[in-house]
Amino acid sequence: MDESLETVLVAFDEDRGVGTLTMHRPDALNALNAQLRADIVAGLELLEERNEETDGVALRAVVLEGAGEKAFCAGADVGGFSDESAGGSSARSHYDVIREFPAPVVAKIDGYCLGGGLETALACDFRLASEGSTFGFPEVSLGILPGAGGVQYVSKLASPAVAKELAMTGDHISATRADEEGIINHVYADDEFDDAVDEFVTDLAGQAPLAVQAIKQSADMAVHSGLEEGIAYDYQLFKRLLETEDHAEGAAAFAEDREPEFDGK
Ligand code: CO8
Repeated sequence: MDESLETVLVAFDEDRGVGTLTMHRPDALNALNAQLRADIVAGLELLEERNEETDGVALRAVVLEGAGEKAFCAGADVGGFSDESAGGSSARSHYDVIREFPAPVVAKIDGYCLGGGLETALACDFRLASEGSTFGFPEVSLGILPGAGGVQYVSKLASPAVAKELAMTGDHISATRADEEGIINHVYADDEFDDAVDEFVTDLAGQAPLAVQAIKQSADMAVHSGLEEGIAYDYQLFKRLLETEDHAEGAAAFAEDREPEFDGK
């Protein structure tokens, strides 16, 4: 399956169950306008339809990347900047759709990752970056703040001091610093980047998909709840997973000393 929306390319690798969305406005460094935001949502919906063709889980992981050599995404489109183009419309924003998407979404960051582009990456489950990538919140230079939770995320992942530094100065930081601060998961040498991301995603896509979905919900819960409430929630997820065929398969594979084959049932 290879489909082109106006500003997003959609691909699906059936063997691995991996979908790829490529934000495709390279001349504007993949800046988010209303069309691109809508196409990210539409692309995710197209990928999710793959699950309708199987009684298990066909879509195991999604990679979100930017087209061109320079940027993952340079933030909201400054040319047509408005509440609507940045994500403040009444429609469900692409940030929410990524956050709530059942399969894990991996931001593959190669180049500038700024403003709403960084917030898009922060809404993803994983952020993998090439060494030459840079991160920042330039909003303050436009007299605004990151409006899709950027300061909140960075305060939790790194610290309030790092969030304030990024958002109040508008300075860019390197991928190495972003990694040290816990804002991204991994940084890779530029010439190893594609292979390293491929390996990470293939491994992720091979895990038991219902367990992966439940872990995504659990981690989300951890951000919103107190420890006791979170543990009670996890126990409910755990009991549900005990009933799945994937659990039986994982246990059988362990006993038989072989690799498990998970169907998402
Ligand atoms: N919007 C529109 N066009 C852009 C953007 C952008 N954000 N960024 C770059 N471009 C365009 C440039 O205008 C240029 O176009 P052209 O070739 O037609 O002149 C092309 O991309 C290449 O850019 P540069 O020539 O500037 O490339 P450089 O390598 O010299 O610089 C930078 C790269 C540093 C990334 C620079 O382009 C830049 O600073 N861009 C603007 C970054 C920015 O301010 N982003 C917006 C932040 S605000 C935001 O994201 C708000 C989110 C709020 C969410 C709220 C939800 C409710």
